[in-house]
Parts: sequence; structure tokens; C-alpha cells
Amino acid sequence: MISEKMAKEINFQIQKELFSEYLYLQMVAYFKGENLDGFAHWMEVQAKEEHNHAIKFFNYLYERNSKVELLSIEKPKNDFKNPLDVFKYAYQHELTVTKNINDLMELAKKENDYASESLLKWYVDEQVEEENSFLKIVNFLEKIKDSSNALYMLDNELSKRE
Ligand code: OFO
Repeated sequence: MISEKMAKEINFQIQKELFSEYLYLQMVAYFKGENLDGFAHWMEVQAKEEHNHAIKFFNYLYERNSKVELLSIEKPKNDFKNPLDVFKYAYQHELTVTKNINDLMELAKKENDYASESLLKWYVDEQVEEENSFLKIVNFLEKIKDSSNALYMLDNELSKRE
């Protein structure tokens, strides 16, 4: 049986994962508006991953004989200036998510909740991967500055994400 506190915190995390999906969808909209279809595709795959993160927590609560209460999702930022601005914002967002996951892990450890710890380990690893993939794109965009050729090359590269 999962503690009430842990169930409540995981329920909050479902909201946060769904907010990530929502935020990244808004970024898809930005890239589509800029005719950067490769960037849009990459971010759409990311939005779907966030959805899956939410569902993984959702199903876990039922596996532990608890329940989900969906919370409201705030309107995401939508006034991005350029692709670098988008990716910097997304990277910062991922750092916040990492902190959220680490806080959950700390709670699981404190409660000797080994099952939640095991689940959260998956998210800890996932955050390492996600921080890294966002940061690589931030670094690349910082290097290419105003080169539209390099931007279109990156757009082509990002269109290949599966
Ligand atoms: Fe981006 O990892 Fe979930 O939120």
C-alpha cells in the first residue's frame, strides 16, 4: 500500500508531466508557424513522451490500489523569440522536472517505499537523457547564431527523431 502523501505527490507529478506535454505542444505550434518542420516534429515526439510519463505514473497509482484525481493545467508560455529561446526555456523546464523527480525519490526513501523508489529510478535515468538531449540542441543553436544554413541543417537532423 502506498502512503497518502506519496500518492498525493505522484498525483501532482501527473499534472506536471501533462503540463510538460502542453508546453511542448505550444512549442510545436511555434515551430510550425516558423516553417521549421523538423524542430516541430522533434518537439511533438517529446510532447508524446511527456504524455507517456504521465500515464506511467497514472497506471502506477492504480497498481498500488490508489487513485488519480486530475488537476487543472495552466496555460503555457507562448511568446518565444527564436529557436534558441524555445530550447533554453525547455531545458530550464527539464531541470525543474528533475528536481521534482528527485524530491519524489527522497520521499520514497524516507518512507522506505521500495516500489516507488524502483519506479522513480526509471524517471531519474530518463531525466539524465532528456537534460542531455535538450542541452545539446541549446549548445548547437548558440554556436550557429544567425546562420540560416546551419539552422536548416539542424531542422533536417531533428526531423529524423523516432
Ligand atoms: Fe521531460 O520528462 Fe517528463 O516531464
